[in-house]
Amino acid sequence: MSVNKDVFAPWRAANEDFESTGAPPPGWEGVDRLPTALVPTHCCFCGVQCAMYLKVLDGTVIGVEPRDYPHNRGSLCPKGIVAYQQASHPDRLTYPLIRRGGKDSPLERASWDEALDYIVRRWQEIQASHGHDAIAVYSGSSMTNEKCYLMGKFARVGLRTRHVDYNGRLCMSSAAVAYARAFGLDRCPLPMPDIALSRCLLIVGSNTAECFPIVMRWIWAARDNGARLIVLDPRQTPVARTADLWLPVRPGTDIAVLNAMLRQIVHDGLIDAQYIADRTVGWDAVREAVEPYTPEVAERIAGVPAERIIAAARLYGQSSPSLILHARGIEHSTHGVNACLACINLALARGQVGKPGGGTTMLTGQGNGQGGREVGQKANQLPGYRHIDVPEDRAYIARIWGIPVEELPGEGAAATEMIGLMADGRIKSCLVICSNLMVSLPENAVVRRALRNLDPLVVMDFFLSETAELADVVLPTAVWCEDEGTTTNLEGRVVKINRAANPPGEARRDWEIICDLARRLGRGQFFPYRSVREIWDEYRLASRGGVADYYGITWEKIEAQQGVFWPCPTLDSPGTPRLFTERFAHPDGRARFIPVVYEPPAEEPGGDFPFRLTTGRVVYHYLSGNQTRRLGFLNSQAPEPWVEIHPHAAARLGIQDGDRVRVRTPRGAMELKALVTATIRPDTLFIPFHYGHAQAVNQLTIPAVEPTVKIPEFKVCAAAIERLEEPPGPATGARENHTPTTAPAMFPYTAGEVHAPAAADREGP
Ligand SMILES: Nc1nc2c(c(=O)[nH]1)N[C@H]1C(S)=C(S)[C@@H](COP(=O)(O)OP(=O)(O)OC[C@H]3O[C@@H](n4cnc5c(=O)[nH]c(N)nc54)[C@H](O)[C@@H]3O)O[C@H]1N2
Ligand SMILES: Nc1nc2c(c(=O)[nH]1)N[C@H]1C(S)=C(S)[C@@H](COP(=O)(O)OP(=O)(O)OC[C@H]3O[C@@H](n4cnc5c(=O)[nH]c(N)nc54)[C@H](O)[C@@H]3O)O[C@H]1N2
Ligand code: SF4
Ligand SMILES: [Mo]
Repeated sequence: MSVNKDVFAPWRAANEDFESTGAPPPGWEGVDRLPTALVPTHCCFCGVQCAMYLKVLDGTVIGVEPRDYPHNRGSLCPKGIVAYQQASHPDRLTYPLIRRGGKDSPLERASWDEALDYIVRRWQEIQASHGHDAIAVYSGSSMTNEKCYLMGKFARVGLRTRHVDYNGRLCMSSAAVAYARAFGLDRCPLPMPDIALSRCLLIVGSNTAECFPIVMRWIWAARDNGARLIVLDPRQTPVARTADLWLPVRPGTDIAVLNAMLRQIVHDGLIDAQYIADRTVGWDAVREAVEPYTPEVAERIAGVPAERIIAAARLYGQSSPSLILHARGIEHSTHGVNACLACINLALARGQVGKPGGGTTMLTGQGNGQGGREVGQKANQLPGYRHIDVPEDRAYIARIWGIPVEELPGEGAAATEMIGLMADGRIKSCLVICSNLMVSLPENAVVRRALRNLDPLVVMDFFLSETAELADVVLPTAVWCEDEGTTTNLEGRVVKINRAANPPGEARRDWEIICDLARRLGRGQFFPYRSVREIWDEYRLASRGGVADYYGITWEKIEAQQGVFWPCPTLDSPGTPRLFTERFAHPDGRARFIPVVYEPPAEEPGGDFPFRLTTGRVVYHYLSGNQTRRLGFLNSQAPEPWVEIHPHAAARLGIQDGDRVRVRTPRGAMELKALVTATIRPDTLFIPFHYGHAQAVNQLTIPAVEPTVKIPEFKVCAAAIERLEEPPGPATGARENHTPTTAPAMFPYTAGEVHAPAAADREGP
């Protein structure tokens, strides 16, 4: 551990007194003291969950050091390095806030008793006249397993409502369903270091270098071993820049390309017939379903040159082991489940799933995105990945919770559906914990109206988010390093978060607040926890025998083994890093091939809206930005959103790099800066989503959802863009909207060009 002890050097130079007395200047007392503790823990941000130490001095977190762990090997990305600065941030909420005079009155300081009593009184009134389901719980996956578990239980046992769901619905619920359908189990099938074993990586819809910087070290390791790299993305992201092949797919059309690749593999005789016969069912239907997808058909739909699709099929089809990594680029879609199934079909046909370094995996996004979807905070789920409709599952959980099974509510509304129920008054109050709906849900003008309709809207957060600004009661909570618990990272590895400090002021830990609310609701006997470990031990029991069996995962085992992979059904089981090596999780042990066809996105460009708008992330910000927009270094790198546009399209519209432009969709408009870059398709615009109010791209996005899992189509809608003021000098004349539908003409690639970044290329601000 290294601490720069000479922190006074610049000051000393300017202040001779210090030299003579040796005393620190006023206000600087103690800054040269060494931390008194190094607390081992993990980052609070993305699904990688990098191991780190927090440096603590006199109860305050003052810094961070990387920690060696099998998956991050001592590395941290820019977000991980400053995450600790949230703890002592001046914007922390340190006491409850309440609106005493109705919706338009200010949020004022309240005592905990006043705030909690008010909430409980209102909830009791609402439930007495409108039934239990008039209240909803909307939670998030940045919380520990223990807290996520508690939210499902609090909704169903504390409030006795069926309406409980979470932000994972907006994230990758489509991938989760695809894996459950194809493999019988929804988890990344292999540990991260396995990526290095792969001979060919196919990245589908992931800006991996910006969103999973620490996964990249394993991708580089594979590349060092000679692995080929293929990327499907409408943008030439940093990882696409280094690929052997970049397939610049038109947003929302991946299924055409993936099916065409599979067809080509069939025609080239590259399928693994033995594996298909031994380990799968349903191949014939898939083989027939992909037959119409000739490379030319796929080119017409997806705008990727046919020869490039053939080249990708051959690169992928001739390598083994080969690994497909997919993320939100295909999952945030009205066809997201099918797009994931198209990836899975490819990998199964090549006999890859279950091989070390082979198969498919989703890159799970949120810190506890994996655990969060197993513990029962999802509308149709009970702990341990149990299903709320299955009688044995209901009976088991009712027994653990000590309630009659008839009292256990059924399936409630998905997060995206809750908005409609709030708008039409069927949901009258909502407890929001760990989510910032006003930034993260599509078409946020509608979301705003729905939230304004609630009385009360209760928000638990540690910073005043755009959603908390609309709340009737705001409850101040602890940040991650002020509490303990477990998370399950994107590999399926359960890790332990440790406490390094106490919450500031009157802020309290989430689980303590929830248990207090339960007590005030007269349901305290079901929430008797005195520690997080007691919640964990109850969850271990609740998950026992389920698909996601955590029974054998004790905190001590996590410590001793550097994380434990579920399923881990017994105390002496070491856990299961690699899945599907012998059999799949369906009762017959076989994987399912499921045929999928291409269907267009909900909204196609045309008329006044000639572009496809897609949205996503940048390396410096995390999700709704409520945390990272407050961290000086990160925010300084990306203080406002921008729209990426290709130079050809920009030239036609008289837009130059840095110009202020207006982007419109049928739902709204926003003004922002243009980033003219050759790294995006000429028919596509991209805006990062990490910003609030007038800077929120979710003013523009479409609320269309996938019909079965209700994940929104964040990755494509129709849009227009125009320059805000007339350009100086001679008019360009070419201001009409133009959609290049024949992309190949706009993509004059030759094979070699993919490696050579054009001089005009830019990756970000
Ligand atoms: N820095 C940072 N890292 C993060 C997060 C963050 O907010 N910031 N969030 C975390 C979370 S919760 C998540 S879910 C993950 C998300 O991780 P990713 O899915 O990698 O990130 P996104 O930016 O949402 O989208 C990925 C890519 O999809 C592309 N894309 C858009 N439309 C399409 C399409 O139709 N087809 C294909 N093939 N690609 C398309 C975009 O150009 C983008 O490059 O990141 C996690 N890590
Ligand atoms: N247009 C567009 N929209 C998108 C996406 C996109 O790509 N494009 N991506 C979607 C995806 S993948 C995701 S995951 C969602 C995420 O959307 P959100 O869940 O809304 O985003 P977060 O910023 O994680 O919100 C978490 C909030 O809870 C707070 N918080 C964090 N940890 C805790 C905790 O432990 N306890 C409590 N009480 N509060 C906590 C944070 O301060 C923050 O205000 O956004 C989705 N929205
Ligand atoms: S890669 Fe993810 S977990 Fe690791 S430091 Fe960065 S944000 Fe944190
Ligand atoms: Mo996500």
